[in-house]
Amino acid sequence: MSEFFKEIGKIQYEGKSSTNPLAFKYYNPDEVINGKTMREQLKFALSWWHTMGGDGTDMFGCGTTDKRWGGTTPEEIAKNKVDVAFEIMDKLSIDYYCFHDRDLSPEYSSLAETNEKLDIVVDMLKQKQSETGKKLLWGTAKCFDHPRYMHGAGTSPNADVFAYAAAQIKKAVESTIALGGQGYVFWGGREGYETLLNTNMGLELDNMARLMKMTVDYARSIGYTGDFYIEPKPKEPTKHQYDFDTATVLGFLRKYNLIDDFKMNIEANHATLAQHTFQHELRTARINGVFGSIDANQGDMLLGWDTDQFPTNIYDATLCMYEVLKAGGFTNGGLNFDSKARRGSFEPEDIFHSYIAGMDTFALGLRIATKMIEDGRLDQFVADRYSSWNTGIGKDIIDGKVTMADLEKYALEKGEVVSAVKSGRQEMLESIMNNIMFNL
Ligand code: XLS
Ligand code: NI
Ligand code: NI
Repeated sequence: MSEFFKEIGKIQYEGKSSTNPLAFKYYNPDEVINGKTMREQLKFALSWWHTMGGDGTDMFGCGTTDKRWGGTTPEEIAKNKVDVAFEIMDKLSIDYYCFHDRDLSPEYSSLAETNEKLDIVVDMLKQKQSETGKKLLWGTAKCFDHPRYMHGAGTSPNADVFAYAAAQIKKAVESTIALGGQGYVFWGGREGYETLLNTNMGLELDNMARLMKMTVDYARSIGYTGDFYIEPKPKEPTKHQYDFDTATVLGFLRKYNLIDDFKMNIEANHATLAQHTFQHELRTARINGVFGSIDANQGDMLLGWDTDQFPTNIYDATLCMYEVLKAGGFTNGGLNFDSKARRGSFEPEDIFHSYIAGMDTFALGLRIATKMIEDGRLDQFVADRYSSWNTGIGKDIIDGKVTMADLEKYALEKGEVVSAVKSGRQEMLESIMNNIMFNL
């Protein structure tokens, strides 16, 4: 297929004073920040579903943009998507992509035929990857779209549906491995419930774990060494999603002995749906050793659903990159734009404006987070705030050297301790952050 976006060339870094809407102001892919190039630090990925497939359809109306990419049959559309996706990635200097199996190639009349057609697209992707050096960040299976999955896939009350989902996931894992992906995501599509009146919650959770365990065992048996991720989300499409948030998923992984194989894929909009900040979810993952990958987007605080908007909030992106840097950076994970242009942003060039906005936001976030760490005032404040744990009674508690009785004796001797308590200085710290942010 020939070039699709003929009017748009390769997007260049022009720096912060540029007013060219089709240029990066902050993302300079090969600039070294904190010891690595920006492209290595940020590991941006294109989401196949939103970018190549999402046509603007919503609950109240049909699509507003044509995502057939000049194709007429499903096979042709699937192939054209590959060509155009690689053109977009090249023009935007995006090195990775992510997919659901059915975004690459739709369902046909039987599972066997669906698999055969998927193989054709996977072969094409393999070829494109070797020509361009682009990589697969992660793959996943779309086990929530077809009516067979209306009550869930791994948590369906029906065992035949579970088996079908397992077959689909097996193929999606094989496709991920064939494309050299180092991540495989479980997002609990309809793994949840609408009412407990019809739900055997214990069995559903056991089965969800069974499916994950089988997937891990199978993937490892055919040589997969990458990560598995769970992507928490509290609600939508079901009223209660089992993978509610990172803390809930940690409890699940520990209960079912899956903790060694799984990390988190944290999505910003899912965090806020769970009434957490994006940073909270990242921090919870980091301190529990399960920070893996990120679905970069943002929600609208005035709407109660997963709007998957391209991220433009610098404050959130900065705190996100601060957590990423503190976690030692990405290993197998990256920043996947699980984001879509608004329904009204329907012109093809809006894809470029959307990605430029999101990529520049995270590039700026990386720059500021690096400064925050170099500046050291925030880290120093936290270190000082907890300094009573480094010596004396604090150290003894941490070292397990004291009992409740010892602490009672200590407290009785010490008397009132309120004078040892210091201000949390929240406003001062927020002001320091603003100072760092706007002093670049
Ligand atoms: C939906 C999820 C989904 C996952 C991949 O809300 O974000 O897109 O990222 O299945
Ligand atoms: Ni997502
Ligand atoms: Ni989402």
